Amino acid sequence: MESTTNETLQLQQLSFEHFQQEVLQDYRIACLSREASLLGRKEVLTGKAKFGIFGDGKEVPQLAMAKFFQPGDFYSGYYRDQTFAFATGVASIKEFFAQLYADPDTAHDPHSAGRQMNSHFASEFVDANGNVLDLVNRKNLTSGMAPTAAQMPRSVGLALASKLFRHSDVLKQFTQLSNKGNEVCFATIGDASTSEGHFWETMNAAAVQQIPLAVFVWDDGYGISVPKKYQTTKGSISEALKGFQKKDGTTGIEIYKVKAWDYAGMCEVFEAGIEKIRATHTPALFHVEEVTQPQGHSTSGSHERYKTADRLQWEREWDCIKKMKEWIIENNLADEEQLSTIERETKEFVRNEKNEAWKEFELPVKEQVTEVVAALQQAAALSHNREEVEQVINELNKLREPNRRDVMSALYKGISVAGVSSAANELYKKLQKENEALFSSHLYHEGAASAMKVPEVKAEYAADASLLNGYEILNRYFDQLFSNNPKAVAFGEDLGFIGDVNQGFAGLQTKHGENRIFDTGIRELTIMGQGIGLAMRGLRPIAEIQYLDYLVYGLQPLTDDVATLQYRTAGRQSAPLIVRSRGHRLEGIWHSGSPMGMIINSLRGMYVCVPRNMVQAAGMYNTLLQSNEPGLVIECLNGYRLKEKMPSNLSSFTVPMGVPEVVRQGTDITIVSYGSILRIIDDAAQQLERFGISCEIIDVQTLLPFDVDHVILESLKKTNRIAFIDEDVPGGAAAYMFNKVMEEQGGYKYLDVAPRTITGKAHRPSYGSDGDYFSKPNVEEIMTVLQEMMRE
Ligand SMILES: Cc1ncc(C[n+]2csc(CCOP(=O)(O)OP(=O)(O)O)c2C)c(N)n1
Ligand SMILES: [Mg+2]
Repeated sequence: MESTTNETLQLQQLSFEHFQQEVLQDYRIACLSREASLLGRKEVLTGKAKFGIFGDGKEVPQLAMAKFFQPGDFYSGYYRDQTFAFATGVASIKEFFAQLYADPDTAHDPHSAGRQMNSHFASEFVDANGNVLDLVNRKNLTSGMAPTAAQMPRSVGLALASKLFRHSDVLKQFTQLSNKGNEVCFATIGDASTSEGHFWETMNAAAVQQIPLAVFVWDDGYGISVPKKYQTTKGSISEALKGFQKKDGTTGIEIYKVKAWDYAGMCEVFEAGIEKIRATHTPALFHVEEVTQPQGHSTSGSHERYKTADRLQWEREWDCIKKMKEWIIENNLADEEQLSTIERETKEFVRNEKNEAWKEFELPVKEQVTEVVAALQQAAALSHNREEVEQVINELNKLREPNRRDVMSALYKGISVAGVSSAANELYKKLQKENEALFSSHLYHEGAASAMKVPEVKAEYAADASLLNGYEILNRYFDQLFSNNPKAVAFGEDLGFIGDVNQGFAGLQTKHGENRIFDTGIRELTIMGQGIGLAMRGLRPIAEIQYLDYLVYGLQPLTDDVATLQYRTAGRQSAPLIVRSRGHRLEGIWHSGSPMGMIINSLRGMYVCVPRNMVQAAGMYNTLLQSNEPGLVIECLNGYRLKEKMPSNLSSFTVPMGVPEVVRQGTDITIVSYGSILRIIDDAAQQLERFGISCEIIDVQTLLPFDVDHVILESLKKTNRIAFIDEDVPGGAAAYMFNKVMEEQGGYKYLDVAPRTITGKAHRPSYGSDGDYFSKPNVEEIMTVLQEMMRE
């Protein structure tokens, strides 16, 4: 009996010590993080860094949150979360400063290679060849973004993936991606940013779908200077969301309120709350109130301008670290002296790490300076303008904190004034190349999983190949895809039950299951976000935008998140989402759009495919699915009922990216175009044949990338006349193609007559047959312009 009591006492002692150690470790991280904020601000104010935004005042809630963030979980948050990144071990203090200095070396800032402003952390999701890592064993922090609430849409997909992994039989085999769907997505957001539609659409999508999403609101009462009363109904996001509260037998969310300075209280609530989410997949909102912001919003301003003296005083008194310290002492977990030691040690540690980060940042630039000075000294010795070159050298040497751009400017200037060809020229080229790699790599994937490296497999046709409607080709294609690829999921408005508005998925939900092919609400923004999150978790989502005109609702996450993801993480993360839509040549302001200029200019970093028919579309889906890259495929709205020959290798042939196809041979004029309008151009070309004008029609197939092998130039060399035709506005994608061929391919050298663009009108297309005829290029207009070109 006695020994059992002793053992119990020993166990209690052990667990007390363990608890005590954990609390003190948390206190240590809180102090480290605060010091990083304080020194970070100084680095900006003294000019070593350009901008800083810090997590001071939010340390303790993030420590409490991090306690329940397990390997396999996902985080999608914003710029305040440095403490969370430190607590999870995903970021170090030194990396924090490297990012603040914009250090482009991935060894120093692995999160963003100096490309992001500070406090945008990212863990590694894929290897250099695009293989998804064992995410189930990692703490997964998705790369942050600056636009407020931009982290929300993708959190829907990150959480939804757990639901699919838990319920979809075909996904059970992927144990490196999920442990039976137990992973929770932790999203964080500022109180003011909950005003964004992104927040509301996300909450609704999560509540309707019942997915394991934990949303933490850091409520510090302000969005820069604008207080809550102008941001949120009733001045409280948890009050405003009350109608979302889940009840027995309903969908909905759980809502919790906690205080940011109450370490123990938060730990208790977060532990139980997260546990429940993990078990039930019911999403939850954790409204963290009474958060402070000791240094104000960012280094760009001072909060004394908009906070009252009372508020500032309250913030000082209720500082979460101060309160945590009081709690530790009250509960006899440590005394004042022990805590002061921690504070002193952490201060010193942060200072040293900061200094190290600066040294590492400076070193390669200083080496460049040495190299440049030596090369310019050599050039000076050979030059008539020796003194001027030496002056350039002196100016460069004088800079205390030179940047790479100072080095390049000095070198360029030195070379120009020296006026001699020397080693300096070679050095300039070498450094240019180095800088190009540092600042412009990874817009697209650079490893083995690049869509550009997918081998071309031509479509094959049996002698008796059947002729099917376009939509039937796609329907068979998707059926085969879902039979062959367990990671494929497809969703969108009307895509599940009825199999999309044009029947591409007709009957496939019944066959392949509701966890793989399903309907969504009308919410393009979070349909895209859902796709992004699923793609980041290793699945292969096809997310549908019902009509191309409605892409605009979902464009923000594509342009800000998908298109920049590989670039902003230097290849650490990618979201190989396929967006499927249908567009071009129908009628009416919102059902005929072809805003390709807008699309290609906002989606650099994605592939943009414009197939002329459904067979080509299938080949493009195949190519994209063999890569780990994201793409948008725009099917021709008026092509679903046109007959096409069915290839025998439908699920394996590929259409290469960036390779145009000559769809009509000719000798007089090269016509460059894509999509539905090719049929109109072909009609014009047939009629022109009778007038003795021979047109060569080229389908570019993909706008991003564009004609990588300069097929169009070869045609132009033969015809010496060229017209670019599409349905976009003047100056849109036709102007883009014009620029590519004229400037990039050097097409201007082969022109006999002025090149032309023939485009839609500047206004949206009018409704009805006449509306279409007079709004978009028509056969007669095309013939007129081409005949004019022949007469010139
Ligand atoms: C879409 C967008 N609009 C405006 C901004 C500029 N901005 C940056 S932070 C911010 C306030 C955000 O406040 P809150 O969500 O409460 O977060 P806090 O900074 O207070 O933690 C604003 C307006 C932005 N980054 N993105
Ligand atoms: Mg705020």
